[in-house]
Amino acid sequence: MHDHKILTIQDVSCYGQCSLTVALPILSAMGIETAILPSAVLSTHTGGFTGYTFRDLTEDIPSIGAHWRKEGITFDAFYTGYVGSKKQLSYIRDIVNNNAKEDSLFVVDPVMGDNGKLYVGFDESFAAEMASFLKGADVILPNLTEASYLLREPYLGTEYEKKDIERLVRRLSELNGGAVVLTGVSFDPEKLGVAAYDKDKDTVHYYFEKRIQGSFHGTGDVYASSFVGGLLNGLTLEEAADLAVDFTVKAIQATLPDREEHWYGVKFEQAIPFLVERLADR
Ligand code: PXL
Repeated sequence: MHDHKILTIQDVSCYGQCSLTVALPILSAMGIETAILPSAVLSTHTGGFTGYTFRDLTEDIPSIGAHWRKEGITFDAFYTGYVGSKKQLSYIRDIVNNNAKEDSLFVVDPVMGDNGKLYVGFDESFAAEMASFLKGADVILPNLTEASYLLREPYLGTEYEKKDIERLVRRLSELNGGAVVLTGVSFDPEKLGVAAYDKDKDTVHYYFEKRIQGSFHGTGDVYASSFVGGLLNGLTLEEAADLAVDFTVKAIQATLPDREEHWYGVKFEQAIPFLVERLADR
């Protein structure tokens, strides 16, 4: 295994299996030393619970970064997910600039929405700020909803063709200047997967699995965390994109017998042995 140190920046949803409570165990299981910077602390995520608490940690971020600089703490990789405010984006940018090594990896999951709609608390001005924040990221991982808000173009919905997706990933890659993994892509109602665009090679790689009907909260975070972990374990963009699809599907499958009760997240913990075995097999 490669010996890497990552900083992941996203919220702590204390209950609900998303963001940091997903990223930290997955990255750790993949052998990566994982430092965290919570962007906010919520009692639960915002996807279906009501009355949750929300402690914004924006003003803690600069002093955490300053302390790390003083200590000479640097990271091989940065992975950002749910960010609670526009101001945080500029503070996070400072940390990425100041605490990177020469060739640190920078991955952004521009978490903002799903199924054509923004999550509670986000608006178009946040999306515009996020579009600028992406500049310089090695890989970005939007879903189709986030892609439409980032590019200020209509949501593709479910009826689209390969040429639409290939135009979208090329336009998205102009925002970061690097690779794009577009999630939630489907050309056949029975199948769901991703399109991975390598800007250097100008190639689009697709990977699909059998679609499991319904929508499952937190799967974007399960996907992004295992994708980043794959890259840090030396997988190519395409291999990491495929592994993360397989792991996400396993996590969903583990949830199915109990999906009514367990509506708020997926049982990714039960799929961790699969992930570790897949890495060991390489
Ligand atoms: O999984 C994305 C996510 C992360 N964090 C919080 C959320 C959501 C999606 O709803 O509410 C707080």
